[in-house]
Amino acid sequence: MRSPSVLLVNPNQMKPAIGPLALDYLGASLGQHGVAFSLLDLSFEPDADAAICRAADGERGDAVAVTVRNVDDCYFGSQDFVLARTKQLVRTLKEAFGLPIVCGGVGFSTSPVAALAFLGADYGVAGEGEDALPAIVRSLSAGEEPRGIPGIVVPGREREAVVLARASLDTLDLSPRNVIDNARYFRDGGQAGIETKRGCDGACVYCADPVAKGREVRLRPPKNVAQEAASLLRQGVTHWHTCDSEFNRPPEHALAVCAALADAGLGDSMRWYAYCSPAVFSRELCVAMRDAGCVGINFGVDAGNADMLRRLGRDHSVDDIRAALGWCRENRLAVMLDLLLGGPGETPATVRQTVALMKQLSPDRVGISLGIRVYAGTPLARWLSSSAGGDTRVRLHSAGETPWPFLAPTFVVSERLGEAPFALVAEEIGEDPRFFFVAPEAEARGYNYNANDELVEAIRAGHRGAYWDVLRRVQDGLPQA
Ligand code: B12
Repeated sequence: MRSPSVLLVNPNQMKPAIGPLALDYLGASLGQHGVAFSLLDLSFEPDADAAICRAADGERGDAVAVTVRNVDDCYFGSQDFVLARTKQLVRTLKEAFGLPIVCGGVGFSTSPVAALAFLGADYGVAGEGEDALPAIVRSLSAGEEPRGIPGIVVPGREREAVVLARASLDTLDLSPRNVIDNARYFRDGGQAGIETKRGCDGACVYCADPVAKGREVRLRPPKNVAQEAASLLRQGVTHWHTCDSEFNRPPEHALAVCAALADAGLGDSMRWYAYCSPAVFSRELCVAMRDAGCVGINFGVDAGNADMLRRLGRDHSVDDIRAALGWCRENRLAVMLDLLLGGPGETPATVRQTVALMKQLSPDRVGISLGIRVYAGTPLARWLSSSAGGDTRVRLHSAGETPWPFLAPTFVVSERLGEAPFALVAEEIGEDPRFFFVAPEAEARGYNYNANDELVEAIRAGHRGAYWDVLRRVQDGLPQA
C-alpha cells in the first residue's frame, strides 16, 4: 500500500526572501509520523502558475498543504493584502492537482475561519501543524473524512469554537532543518529563523500572537534548539533571528537556551538577533545572550509615555527601557527600539514625549509604525466593536472589503493626531537619521521589509543579519555583521 503523502507549498513571494520555517518544522514532524512529503517553494519562482503546473505533472499525493505566514504586510503605508494573491494560488493549486487543500500558518491562525472561507480551501489548522497535519493526511489517505483533530477548521462549521492545535514539543525533533533550501534563503534573504518556544501570555491589546499561537507558553528543549542552530551552521548559515514573539519571556528559558548555544560552542561561530521585552530583561541575560552569539536586540517598546504604555497593555516602564538599553551598551549589543504610534488616546503631546525620549536614549535605531493593525479576537478589536469604542476618537482605515471584520488590513489611528498624522510625526523626528520612518507616499520602503529593494541590494552585496541592522550598517557605512 502507498504511504500517505502531502505536497508542502510556500506561496510567500515577498522580498527579501524569508525562509518558511514552518515547512522545515512540518517536514521534520511528517517524517517522524511516517508521512511522505515533497516541496513546492514558490518564493524563487518567477512564474508561480507555471511552477504549479510543472509540479502537478509529477506524482500526486493525498493533499496539498499551504503555509500562510502573512495575511498582509501589516504596514500602514503599503497595506499589501497578500492573502488575495494566496487565494489565486490556492485556486490554481486546486485546478492543477485536484486534491484537498489544507491551509495553516501564523497569518492564517490570526483569523482561521475567515481565512479558510476567503481562500476557498478545504481544511485549515489553527495553531501548530506538527501533529495536526500528519493526522489530516493520514485520514485523507485512508479515504476518511478528517474528524476530531484538534485545531482543524472545516468550511460550513463556522459556528464551532476554534481550538488551537498543539504539538508535542518535548518529544519532536525539530532540529534537522533539511526541507527548505536554507542556504539559498541565507544567500538571498540574509538570515534564517529559529523558534525557541511558542505562545505568549502578554496583555498587549493589539497583538495577534495570543490569538494565533495561544496564551499558554510552550517551551522547546534548549538542547534541541542548539542542535537546530548547528544544523543551520552546517549548511553555511551563520546569521539567524529568533522567531519567538519575545525571546526573554520567560527569562529562565532564554537563559537556558543561551547556555545550550554556548555549551555547543556556537557563541563564536554564529550571530543572532532577537525580539525582546524590556520588562523582564536583566544584565545577567544580556551577558548570557552576548556569550551565546547574540549581536542585536529589537525591543518592542511601543511608546515612551506611561499613559500610552498602559493603554496598549504593556507591562514595562520608561525606566525598564532605559535600563535594558544600558545593559546592551555595556555588552556591545546593537539595539533597535520599535515604536507603535497612533493608538487610541495618542495625542501630539504623547508623540512628542515618545520621540523626545528616543532621541535622549539614543539607541542605534528607532523603528516607527504609525497606525495599529487591528486583528479579530484581540482586546483592541473587542473594544472597537463595543460601545466604548464608539467615542474613542479613532479612525479606521481599511485597504479592502471582505465580509469578515479585520481580515483585510485594517488600521486604527487616533483622531487626535489630526488630518496629517504622518507629517506630525515626521516633524517631531526632524532630520534625525536614526529613525526609520517614511510617509505612505514615499518611494523608499524604510523598514517595511516587504518589497524592499534597498535591503535586497545590501544582502546581494554581502550584508547579513537582522534587517534593521543591515539598513543601519549601509546607512552608517559600517562593516558587514
Ligand atoms: C520572526 C518574525 C519576523 C522576522 C523573520 C526572521 C526569520 N529569519 O525568520 C522578520 C523581522 C524578518 C519578519 C519580517 C516580516 N514580518 Co514577521 N514575524 C516574525 C514572527 C515573530 C515569527 C515568524 C515565524 O517564523 N514563526 C515560527 C513558525 C514556525 O511559525 P508558523 O509560521 O506560525 O508555523 C506554525 C503554525 O502556524 C503551523 N503552520 C504553518 N504553516 C502551516 C501549514 C499547514 C498546512 C498547517 C496545517 C499548519 C501550518 O505549524 C507551524 C509549526 O507549528 C511572527 C509572529 C509569530 N509569533 O509567529 C511575525 C509575523 C509572521 N510577521 C508579520 C509581518 C507582517 C512581517 C512583515 C511583512 C513586516 C514588514 N512589513 O516588514 C515582514 C515580512 C518579511 C518577508 N520578506 O517575508 C506578521 C504577519 C501578520 C499578518 N497580518 O499577516 C506576524 C504574524 C507578526 C504580527 N503579528 O504582526 N518577521
